[in-house]
Amino acid sequence: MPHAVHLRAINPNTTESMTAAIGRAALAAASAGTTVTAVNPTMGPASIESHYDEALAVPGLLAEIARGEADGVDAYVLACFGDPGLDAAREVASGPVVGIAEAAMHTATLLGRHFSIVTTLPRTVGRAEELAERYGFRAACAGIHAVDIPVLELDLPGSDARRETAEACRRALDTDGSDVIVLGCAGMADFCTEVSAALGVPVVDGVAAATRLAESLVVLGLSTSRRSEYAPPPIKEYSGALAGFAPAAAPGPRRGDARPASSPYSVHHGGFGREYCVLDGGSREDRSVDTPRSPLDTSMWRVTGDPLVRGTGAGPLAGMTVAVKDLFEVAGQRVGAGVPAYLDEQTPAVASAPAVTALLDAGADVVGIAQTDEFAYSIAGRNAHYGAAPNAAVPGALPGGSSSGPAAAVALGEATIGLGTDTGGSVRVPASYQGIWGLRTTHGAVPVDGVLPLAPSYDTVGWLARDAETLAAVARVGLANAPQHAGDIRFALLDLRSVQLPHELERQFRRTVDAMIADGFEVTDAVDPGDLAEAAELYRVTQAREAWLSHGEWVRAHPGALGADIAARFEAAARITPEQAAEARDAVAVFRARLDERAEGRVLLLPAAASAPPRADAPTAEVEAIRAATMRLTCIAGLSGRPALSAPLLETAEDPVGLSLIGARNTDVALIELAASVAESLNGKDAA
Ligand code: 2AL
Repeated sequence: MPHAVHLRAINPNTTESMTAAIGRAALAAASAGTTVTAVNPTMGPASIESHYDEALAVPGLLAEIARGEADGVDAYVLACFGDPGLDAAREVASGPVVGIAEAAMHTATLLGRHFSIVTTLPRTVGRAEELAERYGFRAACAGIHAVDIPVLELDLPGSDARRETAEACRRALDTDGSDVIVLGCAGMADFCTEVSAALGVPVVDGVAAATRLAESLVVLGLSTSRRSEYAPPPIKEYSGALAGFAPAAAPGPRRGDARPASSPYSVHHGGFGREYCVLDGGSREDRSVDTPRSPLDTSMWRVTGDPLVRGTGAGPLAGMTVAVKDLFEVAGQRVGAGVPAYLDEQTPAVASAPAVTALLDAGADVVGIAQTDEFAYSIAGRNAHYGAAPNAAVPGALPGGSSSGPAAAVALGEATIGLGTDTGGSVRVPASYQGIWGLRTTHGAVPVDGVLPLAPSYDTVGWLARDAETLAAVARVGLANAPQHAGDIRFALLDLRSVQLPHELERQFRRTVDAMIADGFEVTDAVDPGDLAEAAELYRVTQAREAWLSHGEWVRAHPGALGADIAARFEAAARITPEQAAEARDAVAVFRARLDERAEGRVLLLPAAASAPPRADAPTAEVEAIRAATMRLTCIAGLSGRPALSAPLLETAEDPVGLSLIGARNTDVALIELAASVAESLNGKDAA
């Protein structure tokens, strides 16, 4: 069976919102069954409206072609009306490359005798004229006009750009005596229907035209000739900042041939440091090593950029950087979920998940996609394919997972904020192991759209930061659309008789609580949550059933793709029957109601993990035993849907353990503020 066509629309400028609009236009034009991915480079100009912009957009664009080759893309749409870098792209892409200006002009000549082009700024008219001449449409192109709106103002909220463009098109038809309109900017792609309706003549959007043309070429089995001009560029040395772009290997095979084992133009910018890393090129084996590797720690990061996605730069998180766990959709990037075989099958996301967008809109930049345990189904932070991220607090120890990469990036100062998920402890445990702050949010408070699920009844978005103030700022942004109530200020110890904690940890926990009481915090009688071994078992069964429903089919179809520990967990999950899960769910409801009643009006205190982090080389059985003990503590928030925090306030002999606070649902921000006041009080005493 022929494989589905994979088209990639490349917006050669770096503006994500424009890329998303281009992606939508291309998708609307493509046949059903064709995969469309839209990407933009992370380096280069924000818009292209001068020759200078155009020249400097080309390296980023060519890096995207290289990435597309590694991703097995069949054809490319070059979505800027200057058709920048089109010839160079043809030399290095194995499939056809179609520019939107050439596609639009060709299409227009099939629809009428003369067409008029309406572009953005007057200074872009010359380039369009040059292209019309080059493509042989000098006679057909009756005129080129500028609406005089900069590219990035075309889609500003409340902008009059659509109306002004329609008016400019009407004037063009009259002045030129033409019968077809060509829209002269990729940013006008979604004006097409409206302008066409207003004018009553065919209006050609190049993105749609190029999409359909590129798709047709693939279906016809046609691609760029390699006979002479478009043969691959000769191998030679490039120097300086462009060293990573040196043509380095034989061309990739034509479409229809087997996919190359390593992409000929998989560009690794070792010379740029982390400025622009094209590491999103597939599994490790797929990555070309023709040029020096970047000093990227792949146990912590899968992809980084400088930044990978730029935020608005304005807002409460301006100047902050985010490490995004590899479960969240990030526009232009694939979700890898810590599983290389899974990553290989993914296509880049057209848009970012709302939890990512919220941080970008508040001014933060995404600096990279950080590692996770496989499908987030662990709290250890040890990945069979990528290794264990470093633990900045305890060298040689496991970082904790599954949000291991974001936590390590934060602890090491490579990101301000870690964006993670916490299903059974995956934010709190790495925070506890690495001596940083981590919040699991109220279940359902932060949208999980665009986040790969593990167990939806328990999946939550969470954040990691080095201090309470940053965490609170992030939480205010991430929870802006969720109800937030004033929290309780009285504490209660959790009755931990059913949990065997190490004596040293128990003593330290007790000492910390005593210090809080001495500082005037009110700590009431212990709250008995019931037997926590039983609660953890209810959690295990219900989570496993949902994990199997989320990923069982994929796991079955890919034997050997997972590390032994996670594979064993999925095997156990496969054996849980729907009846067992239903029975456990009923018992979860009882647990939740009982805890709500007993904890009423109080914030629960407990250690965030049952021990300090295990050694990175600890035997699997030891790591599993530690996981089981910690799950007895972390499952409480999962089962009750409550927000839970890990604050770096306990310490065993030398290693960190988090102090966990579990609050009432929808009091997340208040919980951080309360913990901050505890930290201030306790740390003040330490200092004294
Ligand atoms: C464009 C375009 O399509 N994208 C961009 O950044 N500049 N073209 C134009 N005529 O302004």
